[in-house]
Amino acid sequence: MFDPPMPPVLSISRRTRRTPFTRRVNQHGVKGYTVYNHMLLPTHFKSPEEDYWHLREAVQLWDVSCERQVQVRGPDAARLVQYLTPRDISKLTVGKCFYIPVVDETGGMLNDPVALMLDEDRFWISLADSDLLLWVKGLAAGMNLEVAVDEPDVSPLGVQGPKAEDTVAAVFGERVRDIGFFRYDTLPFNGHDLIIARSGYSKQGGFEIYLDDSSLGEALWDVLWEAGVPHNIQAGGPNLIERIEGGLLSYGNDMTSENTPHECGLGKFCQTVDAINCIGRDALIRSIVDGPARQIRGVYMPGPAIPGPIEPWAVHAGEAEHAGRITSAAWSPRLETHVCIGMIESAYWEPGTEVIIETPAGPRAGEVTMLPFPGAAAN
Ligand code: THG
Repeated sequence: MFDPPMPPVLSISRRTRRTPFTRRVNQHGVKGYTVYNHMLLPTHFKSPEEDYWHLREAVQLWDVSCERQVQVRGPDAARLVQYLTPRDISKLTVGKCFYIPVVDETGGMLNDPVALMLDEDRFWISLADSDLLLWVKGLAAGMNLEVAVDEPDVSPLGVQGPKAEDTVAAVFGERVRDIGFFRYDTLPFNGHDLIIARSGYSKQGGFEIYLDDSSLGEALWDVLWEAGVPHNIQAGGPNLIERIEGGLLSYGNDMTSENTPHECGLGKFCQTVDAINCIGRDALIRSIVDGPARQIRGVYMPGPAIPGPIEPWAVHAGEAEHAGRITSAAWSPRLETHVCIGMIESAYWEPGTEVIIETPAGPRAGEVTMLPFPGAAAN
């Protein structure tokens, strides 16, 4: 019922862009790709379960080139970046990264990127999967701002896992150990300066190296691989099980433009009521007065393992009441239950609330909990 006779193939063309690391990824036997920002993103190499255990124990090299950058440069750069987000950008300084909810005029989420301030008048916005470049260019043009907005040749390479620091330090030197969480440093590689941040889409710790010259991709991959051999390095990618346990949200799956940052549990990254000139400010202030009607939660779902949703699974609480929707789910081999992420209506969002989940395998019992799941970051 859940296994098609032959899994479909992903037909790759010029539109599904390759990356500076794609040849290496293929040589390491990638088993699954998804498309993210019109670019290939490896999903697993051995199996999601084996990759999960390995990520928690060792170090992995991740081709996350699909985290494309929107570069904003010019005298009005800071003003434009602030107009995108309810997070207070005046607190972002050179050397820091900020996780920023980006909203439209209704307060709906358009993306949840990481912003880097490279200079007073130059920013990178490291995108989740939506065509934000067009929105930012449109705002810049419509507001007559003195900025240039483009997508530079920048491809992040992730080094994730408990042995990431030793691996990156072996290549770039001991200075990487001093990089704080969501900070970056600029360090030379083959006479070329690279931005290296302590960040990444996992809770196991690690770095993201912003390669800004595609021609150096395989050399960078190879030298990191070599340094990681003593630590049992493998190729990997954002891991579905690990990121659900860690409560890391996936734009387009766990949230869309239908959701406010507050519904997404991203209220702590918003200073909406301060004097912030963000396009969604008035709408968000109205939504704060009412309070969110639903919010992101974790949900435990025991029972035989089934694949996670492609379309959301309805959540009920007895009768036919609408209690929410499950948007991501995976079997956790560590917690020995499915771990799920969903939008849960306010009447049901207290931890411990028992719900029923309409899966393709029939109704299953679930229990609401807070994110992250226990032990997500422990090692
Ligand atoms: N790194 C970079 N770009 C990215 C991602 C990334 N673009 C796409 C996607 N990931 C954007 N989404 C997220 C989601 C969560 C986090 C980062 C990017 C994240 N969150 C921390 C957490 O939830 O623990 C909190 C961050 C903080 O405290 O400021 O790391 O991964 N370059």
